[in-house]
Amino acid sequence: MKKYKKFFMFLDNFSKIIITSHENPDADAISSEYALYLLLKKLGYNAAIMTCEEIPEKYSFINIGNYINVYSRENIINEDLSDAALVVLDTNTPTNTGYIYNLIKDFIKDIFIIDHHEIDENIFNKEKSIIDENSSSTCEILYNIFKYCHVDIDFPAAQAIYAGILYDTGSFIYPKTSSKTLEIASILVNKGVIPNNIYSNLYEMNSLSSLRLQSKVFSEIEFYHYNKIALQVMLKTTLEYFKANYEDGDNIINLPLKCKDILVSVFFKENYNGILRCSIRSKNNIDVVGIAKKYGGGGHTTAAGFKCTESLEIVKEKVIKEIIQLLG
Ligand SMILES: [Mn+2]
Repeated sequence: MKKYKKFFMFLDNFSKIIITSHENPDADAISSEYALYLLLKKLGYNAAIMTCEEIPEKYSFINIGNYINVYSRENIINEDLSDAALVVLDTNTPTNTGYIYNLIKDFIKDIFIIDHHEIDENIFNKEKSIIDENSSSTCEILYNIFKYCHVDIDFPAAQAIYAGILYDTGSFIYPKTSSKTLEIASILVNKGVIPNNIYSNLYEMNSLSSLRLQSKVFSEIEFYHYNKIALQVMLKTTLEYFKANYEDGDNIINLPLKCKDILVSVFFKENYNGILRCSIRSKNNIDVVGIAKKYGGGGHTTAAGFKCTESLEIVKEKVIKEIIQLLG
């Protein structure tokens, strides 16, 4: 496959490969970093995962062998990156990799992107990217790269890839879940992955603070436009009050869509640094990625988001208006 060949032709130009993914990493981001690292090691590349993002506790089971290193500012500056390339996973925007990007951007020689989010065709460098918008997850792309290389997927890689796919498909229900996705899952189970264990690790290990946080946010849900739009807000002060983690809010956005009236769910979430994000989810294939793009974000047709540059009150009003227009 030409698209995979160009990736390895790119890698062969450098003596060191740095792997990273997006800030606030989820299971697909962490697992794809981990799986790519294992693959490149097996192929004899000098690779390292570099991130400034702590791995959320519930994803630590993926990191068998502790190959995902969380770097401090000093450690990174001491690394020799004079002949290094950066591989960015699960986002098509290198600046979206968090603090790591600021630390290494002046040292690295080039960047390659592997991702499954929607992109603007005309702004993209096709030579230095593998973008598969139809792929359920970045981990599904990673599986295909393993196959392309004829490298056996051992248990740690299989478990990681399965976890990434499970997370990004909402446990095999989101629209990009294909027969190929399920076939890959089946192959991974044959390699020793236990579906119930992965589900339990991802979805049954939340803290009591997480439960309290969710119940608080959920209790303040607002409805708009004949109850077709649900809106929830998670503020920094609420996180602080419950001593909860930012990622404890991960699942909150999905809850309103369980109600048959709700077509679009909007979730504003503020992290401990006061950075506000807006996530939008929809059903019936209602296209919400256009709204996210308008505000400098992106994503998929039914799951998109952006970082807010204006106050909650202002963005909230604008976004609700946009969605009402969309729903007609
Ligand atoms: Mn993903």
